[in-house]
Amino acid sequence: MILLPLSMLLLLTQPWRSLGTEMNIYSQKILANACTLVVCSPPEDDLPGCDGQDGKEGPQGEKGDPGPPGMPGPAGREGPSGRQGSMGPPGTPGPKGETGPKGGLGAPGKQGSPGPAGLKGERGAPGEPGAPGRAGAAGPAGAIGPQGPSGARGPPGLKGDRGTPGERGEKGESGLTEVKAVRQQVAVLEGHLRRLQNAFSQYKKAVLFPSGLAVGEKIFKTAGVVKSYSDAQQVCSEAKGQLASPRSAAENEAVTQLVRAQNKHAYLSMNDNTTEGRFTYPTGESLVYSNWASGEPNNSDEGKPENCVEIFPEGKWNDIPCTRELLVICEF
Ligand code: MFB
Ligand code: CA
Repeated sequence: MILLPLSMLLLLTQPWRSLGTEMNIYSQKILANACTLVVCSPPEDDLPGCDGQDGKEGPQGEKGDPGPPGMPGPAGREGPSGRQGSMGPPGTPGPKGETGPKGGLGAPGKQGSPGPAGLKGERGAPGEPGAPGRAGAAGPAGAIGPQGPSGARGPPGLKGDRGTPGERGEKGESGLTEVKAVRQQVAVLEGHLRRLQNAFSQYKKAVLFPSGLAVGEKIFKTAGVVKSYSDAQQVCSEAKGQLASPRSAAENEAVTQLVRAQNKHAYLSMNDNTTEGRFTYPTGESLVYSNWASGEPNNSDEGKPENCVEIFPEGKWNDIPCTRELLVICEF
């Protein structure tokens, strides 16, 4: 409390009074730390005083009460999107939509129950003749055929040595019955064989007509195409045959008939590729029959070698180059 009067005295004796400025003491606040805030009124008729020294900065004051809320600041940057919210409640059903386009064809329905039996149909057309039935059981033995002409009697054989006497056999049944039965069976089988041969001959004629002919066991048939020698051989071998190889006048005549019918020269199978001038069958066997035209084979066609054989429409043969394309006639 001493401080207060002292400070008052200090103030009153200050040079300010000489400054002519009236200084009133408006407020005085004595701070516990002995610093004094003094506000003076202007002195009356005195000179103005000089500024005092600034006091040392006082300690920070106690935190004041929170002020009134400030003005809202500027909008902040958009923050990161929040995590997806939980599913909301189902919306209210919307208005009924427009009628949609006509739907596609539905799946076929399940099979209906069988309908009532239909009316009896018209009598059908007669069917195709059935396949030939299997051979019937052997028919009754035919009558014994007429005795065939007896063959010429052969010369009597030399007399054999006398055999050793055998044991006495049991008394046999009469062998005549067995011989008769065997003869009857042979007659039946001969009848079957004749019928089969006739049938096969008819069949061959049908199959071979018009491009085939049979001579003895051999069948000649033309493929109706023209090829080089090697290609013609391939056509026949693929058909399990070979090029025509007439081994007799009769066979040559049959081949000639096919050549005339097709009006084309044809290849024969023979050639002299191995040894010039020695014509052989494809097996290498020498010819057993030939029908060369006059002056042939001459191995000459304007300087080209002639190692293969053609047959003319009159049946004569000529050697020609194997590259020429001629009618293919195969034999089986
Ligand atoms: C020849 C014959 C030859 C040719 C040639 C055109 O006969 O040998 O193979 O066919 O004619 C003259
Ligand atoms: Ca020739």
